[in-house]
Amino acid sequence: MNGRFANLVLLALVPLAAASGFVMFLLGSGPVWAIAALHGVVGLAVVVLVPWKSVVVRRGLRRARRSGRATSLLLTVAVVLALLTGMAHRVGILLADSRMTTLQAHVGTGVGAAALTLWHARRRRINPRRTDLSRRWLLRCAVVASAAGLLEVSARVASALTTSPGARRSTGSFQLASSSVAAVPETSWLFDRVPAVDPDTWRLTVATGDDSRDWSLQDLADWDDRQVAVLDCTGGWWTRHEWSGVRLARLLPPTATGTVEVTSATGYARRLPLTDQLLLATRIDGTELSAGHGAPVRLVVPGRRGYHWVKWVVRVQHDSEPWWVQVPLPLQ
Ligand code: HEM
Ligand SMILES: Nc1nc2c(c(=O)[nH]1)N[C@H]1C(S)=C(S)[C@@H](COP(=O)(O)O)O[C@H]1N2
Ligand SMILES: [Mo]
Repeated sequence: MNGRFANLVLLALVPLAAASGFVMFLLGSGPVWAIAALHGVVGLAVVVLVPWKSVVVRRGLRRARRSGRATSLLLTVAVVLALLTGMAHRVGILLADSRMTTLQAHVGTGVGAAALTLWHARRRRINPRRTDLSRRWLLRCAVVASAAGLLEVSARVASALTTSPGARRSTGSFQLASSSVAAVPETSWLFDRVPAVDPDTWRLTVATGDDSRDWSLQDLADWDDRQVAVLDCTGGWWTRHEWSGVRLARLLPPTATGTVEVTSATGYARRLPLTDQLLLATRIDGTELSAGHGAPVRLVVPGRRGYHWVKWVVRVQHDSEPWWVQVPLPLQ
């Protein structure tokens, strides 16, 4: 047993878990399954190291009181909660209707755990030594990785047994139990609130180059473009509906390429590559959107996580700015 090994490896693992979780949110589909598997292995490797680390902790607790102990305790609590909520979500405890889903609690405690780990490492500095790269260390790493891999496989088997086939996406999200519109949670990314929008005076400003045009709801009613798409919220649920309204590209010159920044009445905004799939929706499954779901107009972005689906859209800015020049996740 080697406490130094556990310390150094945990210092890498906890931030790596947060980083891989973050990448899962950015990808949203496609290769996200591979990052999800990596995230599971990294997170569960923390569990594997608990016996090693507990020796270090007990030794530390026996020593005279050092400053920073309360924060170290907080770090322990955050890591344990992140692990419990992550595994709970994996085996199917979703809490879709509660104020905070299991996964939201997981991300909150996970981000806290990663931040506290970096803080903790600064206080209890360990300087790397050349022997840290010895064969024995590599062997230990291989043992930890294999044990974590086995735990991940068990977690996936357990979740396959508790979940009906097809209900989980590769992002880890679960399908909502009901496919009715009323069952779709009205969600905010962080702090956004439903704004008061008067549909009669509402205008959508579409700016491209030096040109700008305002569209009223009546103008947009000429179209009935439809798109079946999966809304996959980072809170851990997904639901499939038919959205209808107008394809965003119709409001731009026919040859337009580049990106669009779509802004909400609340100021919430995302920039996305301009594709034919982007839809400005006024209806879901044939019924008018409710205020909570983004009335009068919200963006539908097939293949991307819910935080791109800007609600209460008031402005579209089209130009050639790269889509990645923006905060990777909204701050609002
Ligand atoms: C930004 C922070 C994080 C995000 C966005 C995040 C995201 C996720 C997601 C989406 C899942 C569900 C995966 C699935 O069910 O397929 C998950 C599971 C999990 N997470 Fe995290 N996570 C974060 C931080 C952490 C941290 C810091 C740890 C460890 C200390 C951790 C440990 C776990 C574990 C053990 C699971 C269960 C994996 C499994 O059994 O397959 N996560 N996380
Ligand atoms: N303006 C604005 N649009 C937003 C959000 C927000 O907070 N503000 N939240 C996003 C998130 S995180 C999700 S999952 C979807 C949720 O859409 P719904 O409330 O119709 O279910 O809206 C997205 N659009
Ligand atoms: Mo979301």
